[in-house]
Amino acid sequence: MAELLRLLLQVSEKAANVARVCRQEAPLFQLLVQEKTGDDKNKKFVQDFKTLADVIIQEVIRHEVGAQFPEIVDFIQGEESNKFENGLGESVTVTMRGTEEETAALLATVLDGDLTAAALLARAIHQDPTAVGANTDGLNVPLSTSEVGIWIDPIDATSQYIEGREEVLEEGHLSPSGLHCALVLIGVYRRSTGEPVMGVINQPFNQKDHKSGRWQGKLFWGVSCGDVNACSVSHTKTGLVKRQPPSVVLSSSEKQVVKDTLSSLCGPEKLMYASGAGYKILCVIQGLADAYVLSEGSTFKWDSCAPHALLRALGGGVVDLTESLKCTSKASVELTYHQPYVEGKGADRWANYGGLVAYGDCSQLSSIMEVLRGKL
Ligand code: 2IP
Ligand code: CA
Repeated sequence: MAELLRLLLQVSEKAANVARVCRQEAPLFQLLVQEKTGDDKNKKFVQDFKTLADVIIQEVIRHEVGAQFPEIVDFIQGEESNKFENGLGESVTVTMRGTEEETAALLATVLDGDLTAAALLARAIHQDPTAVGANTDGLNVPLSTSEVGIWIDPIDATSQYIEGREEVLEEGHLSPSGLHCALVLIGVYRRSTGEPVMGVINQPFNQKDHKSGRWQGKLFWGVSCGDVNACSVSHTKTGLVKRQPPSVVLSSSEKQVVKDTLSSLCGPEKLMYASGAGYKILCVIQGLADAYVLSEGSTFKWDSCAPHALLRALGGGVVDLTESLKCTSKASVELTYHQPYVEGKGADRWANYGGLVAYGDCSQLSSIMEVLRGKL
């Protein structure tokens, strides 16, 4: 499992490179966006974007993990389908091929014969990323790789990725929107129970080097399995801060009743808004917010699995809001990742349909649940 973590860190960096290359080529980027249709459409958006970058990133991860851990390959799922439609209305199945040239030739068919663009992308996919400097030495995870499954979100907060607004991040402050909200999320869960055990979050656009004009990314990882809890983000010995009342981050499209109720608990100044489901959980992981509340089923297993594992490693978690509100005592129901929502169709089968609360500390979770009880 420690080997798998090192591989996921490495492939997430390759994924981040692809995300950066796609943005650098503006005309190419325009070519790549297309609308989602039918059951795969995220119901929250009137128009949702699917990018070739997304599909490629997902396939790169599947290819590399499959090569080293063939026992997992049938249990890797992601947000995107690898069927892509080109400008001629032809359907092309995008996969990573054995050589850069072969991948470029396949990509050219999706890019309507644009050989330059295809070659650029193929290079990013096949090039080995610079070694990632994550300190995972001595990590021993008591689980076999044949017992796990993987959820991939190639780029979360696609709308922010496409809009591309550049923000300078300030240490210790939540920045509500911009390129930094776009994240590569790779989550690993135990197939028998659905609990998230390992997660990698790659933030491709963390800091821009103004001399070179190039973006630098940032990596986060965590493991929570049995007695082993390890995370690249460290807080004080006692874990995340237990402020009361807690600060809460929401989606700007959250229901008014939730905004009002939480505002009465936290005070309006401690209620924040940010884009990206993954980014909002990352804010809780980093201690920039104490909790993230979402009352709707508009996130998916691929959005929450990776950051959920990091929160667990820090002593927090992510609960199903609807199910936890049904609990009479202070008990709550953590999200799991192994079973579909049987009544859902298409992407909705894997929705976190009951909404969620991501939290760093149990007592803060309790006070949030207490005010929301009877309001939803
Ligand atoms: C989206 C993305 C959105 C989020 C939505 C996710 O994933 O993270 O930003 O909405 O729930 O499913 P919001 O920002 O309002 O929280 P994707 O961009 O991958 O479709
Ligand atoms: Ca997503």
